[in-house]
Amino acid sequence: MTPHTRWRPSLPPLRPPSFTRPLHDARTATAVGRWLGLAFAVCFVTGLISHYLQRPPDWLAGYLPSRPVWGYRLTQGLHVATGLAAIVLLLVKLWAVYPRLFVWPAVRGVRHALERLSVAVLVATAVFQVFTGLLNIVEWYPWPFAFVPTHYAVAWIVAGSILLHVAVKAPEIRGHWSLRSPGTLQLPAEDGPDRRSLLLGVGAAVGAVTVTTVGQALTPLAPLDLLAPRHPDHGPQGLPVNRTAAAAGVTRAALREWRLEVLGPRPYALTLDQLRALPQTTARLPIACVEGWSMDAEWRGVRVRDLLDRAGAAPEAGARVVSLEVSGAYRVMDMGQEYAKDPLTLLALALNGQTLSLDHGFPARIIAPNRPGVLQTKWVARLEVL
Ligand SMILES: Nc1nc2c(c(=O)[nH]1)N[C@H]1C(S)=C(S)[C@@H](COP(=O)(O)O)O[C@H]1N2
Ligand SMILES: [Mo]
Repeated sequence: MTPHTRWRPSLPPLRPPSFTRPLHDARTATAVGRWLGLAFAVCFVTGLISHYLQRPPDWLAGYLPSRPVWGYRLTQGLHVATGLAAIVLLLVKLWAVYPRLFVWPAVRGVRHALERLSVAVLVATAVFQVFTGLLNIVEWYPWPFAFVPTHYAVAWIVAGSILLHVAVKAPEIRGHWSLRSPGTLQLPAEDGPDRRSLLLGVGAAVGAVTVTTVGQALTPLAPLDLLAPRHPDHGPQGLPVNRTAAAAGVTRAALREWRLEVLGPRPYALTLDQLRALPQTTARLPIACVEGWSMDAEWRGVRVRDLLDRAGAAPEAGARVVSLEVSGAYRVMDMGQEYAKDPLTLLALALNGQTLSLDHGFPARIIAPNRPGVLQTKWVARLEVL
């Protein structure tokens, strides 16, 4: 080689990756779509459970179950975990089908137009749902509407659109349901290494997202909880705090005259010392935040049912709890009779062996089994027999 001859690489020429076109097909769409469908189904059902526990219609409020104590911890943990997994699956699914979203001519007739419209609604609402859910768990609300009712209403549109989509695509889905040829354990020839790599990659991505976030609810995996916005045992007295006393406008000064008022047929009021002199109950119960983090703790305080009985409540009475907090969506909370009479529903005065800290609701807060975190009212000022 003289200095004048051009140097040529001896490597084979670079070829574009071969996995582009063939993976944008019904087979990939089905393979990813069924996992996406499963994630959305679990997310929808657990979301309904969360909705009815938080905002039950009057006829249901008295029948909500207070057991198992970890029920809401499980269902809301699943809701957030499947919602996060759905983000990955939805992006891959959209990638697999996007050439079809840009077909030309855009509309080929009434039937085609309707089908495209239904897909447009499905894509828009599904993307809206997973991203509003994601922003909610990091407590960022860059929109003008109320998150809870909107997320709930759009869930029904997503569910309906998925059912319609599955019905329309049923023949294609059936044809591609099994990645294995009937009767063998071999992948058919057209499932080359590309699709297998893609599906393995999707599985690894979903696994990584899940493992690095699920520790916020699943205590044994807490050390791997690297990406979730909350670490369940980081906070005063071993628990995170969503809304601090400062944010709620509750100060030590405002508590100097504090008394617990109990309204009912025989109303009364108690000082903190008088509450401490009543029989105390200890219970190990989780705080299970709707945002997905949850943590067990040991609570100690007076049974709510004892306080209500003393005010002359009927056995089937529910209760209204009013916080000292001046304003805020969770200032007033109602509980049905199943919670009000449960022996584990406490007006807690202590957490993990110490007097409640101000951020955890000092002087007294509600802790009840199988309840969303938002209903575990802090800084309780008044109980009312309903
Ligand atoms: N008065 C009042 N209580 C409240 C809230 C609130 O905003 N105001 N936030 C709730 C929420 S969202 C959760 S998850 C739990 C968290 O309790 P912790 O801060 O003691 O962990 O408190 C609940 N109690
Ligand atoms: Mo919460």
